[in-house]
Amino acid sequence: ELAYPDRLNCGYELLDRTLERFGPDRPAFRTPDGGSWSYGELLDRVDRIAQVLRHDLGVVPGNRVLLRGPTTPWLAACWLAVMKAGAVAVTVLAQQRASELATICSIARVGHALCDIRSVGDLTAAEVPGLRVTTYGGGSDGDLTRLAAARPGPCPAVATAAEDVALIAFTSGTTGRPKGCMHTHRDVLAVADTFARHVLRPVAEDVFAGSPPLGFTFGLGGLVIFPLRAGASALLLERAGPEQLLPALAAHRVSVLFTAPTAYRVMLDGLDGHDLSALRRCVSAGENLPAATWRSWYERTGLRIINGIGATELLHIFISAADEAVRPGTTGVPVPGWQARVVDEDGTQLPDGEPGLLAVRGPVGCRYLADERQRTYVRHGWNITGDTYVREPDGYFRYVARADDMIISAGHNIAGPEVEEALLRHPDVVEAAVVGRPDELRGQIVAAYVVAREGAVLSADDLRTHMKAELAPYKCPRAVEFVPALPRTATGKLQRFLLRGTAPL
Ligand code: 3SK
Repeated sequence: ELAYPDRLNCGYELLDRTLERFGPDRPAFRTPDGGSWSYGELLDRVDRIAQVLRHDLGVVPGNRVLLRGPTTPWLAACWLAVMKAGAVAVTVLAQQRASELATICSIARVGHALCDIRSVGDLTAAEVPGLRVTTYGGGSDGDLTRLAAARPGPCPAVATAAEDVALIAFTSGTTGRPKGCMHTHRDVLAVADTFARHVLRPVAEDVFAGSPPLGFTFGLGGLVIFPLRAGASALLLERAGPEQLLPALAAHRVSVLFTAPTAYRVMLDGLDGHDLSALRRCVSAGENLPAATWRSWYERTGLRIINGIGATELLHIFISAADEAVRPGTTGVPVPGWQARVVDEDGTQLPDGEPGLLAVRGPVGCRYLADERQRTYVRHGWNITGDTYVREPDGYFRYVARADDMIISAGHNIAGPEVEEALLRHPDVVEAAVVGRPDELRGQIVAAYVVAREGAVLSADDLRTHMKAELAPYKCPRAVEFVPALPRTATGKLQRFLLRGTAPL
């Protein structure tokens, strides 16, 4: 049971309180060029930004402040300053374009934005009525960095209530219209005090790094909330593709890695020559982690990937497992503090072994901002994530598919991800996506989109032979198309609906 006082400011708890425990000199954020901000320096900058928000920009508690930019210590400091000022951070991705930003600002009634000068173009183009944009990193007089230089701290944190909204995180899922998920100061600490505390178990000496951006709660947790709660540090990478990650892990002796299954797969090809001896924790989320990827990573590095399922609606990871408790091919068990079960459409719990809807509840719940889809997500007091899962008799939860990714072909129920995993077991397949394509005879057929390893000579026939040895014939793709890349959202999730919409092969 998590107990927090009624008055709680997560910015204060993550920064001032951690500094009290560990002192000001330890590094909080590092940059790939060897730069570092100590906890003392971070607090000084955060307090200056909080003063600017209050005194120069007129931000009052409860105001919504959009944050936008590449993953840098300045962006993280802005987030912490918004927390300490009692305002509400509206986090977006650097890749989001003008029309998406305009929609988000309108839904969240955003009045202010703190934006990296390099990302300001789309925000200006969004033409949000009344929006006051303050840039950082540009050096001009109105620039946040200059304003902050003239506002020395300290700046006491606003005494927010634990249940005050701290963050509105937007998700478009894999299909469309953005939904704003509201999270409180208490929620922010609760994810650190459940998943991070019980599964990740970080120590102050840890160096975190990873690919998810801070505009995605996977990254905000993994690169800001969790390291700060533990007194550890985070290497913040503006470019964090697998090609940048591997050398950065070695050069900065990263010990805790957050990234997605695809990145683990791609990194497997480039491991040679990189010293990963400092790495002790590898977290994978954002998509299902195929057992084959888990095994290959373990064989090559000796490290057991911590698989997890999280959601923007629930802020971070709620089912997972680490160390000896990992069972490859499953996501894990409910994180301490969380409950999970598998239910049918009416909310009735299904027997173990039977696929159904994943239902979870715990210290964080879904609260959409002014969105009628709240009624679909929260049913009978449980959050229905939209994933199809099976609970095994030993209590482990196994991913089957997104609920809308089941393919029904000639009366058979086929889970796209199972077919994708089988395709990925072919050594020349780097990525695979499987969708149902309308078919007069069978209702749907299984269609596969495959990214082949660079330089590989791979034909559809080769793949058919491979698949026949892997799966029951009715699950084998009837159509195979080779593509250079798969369509993904800005947070790296596969957009299967775009593949469903393509012309017949
Ligand atoms: O959306 C996700 O997949 C996710 C995973 C882990 C943590 C947070 C999120 C939003």
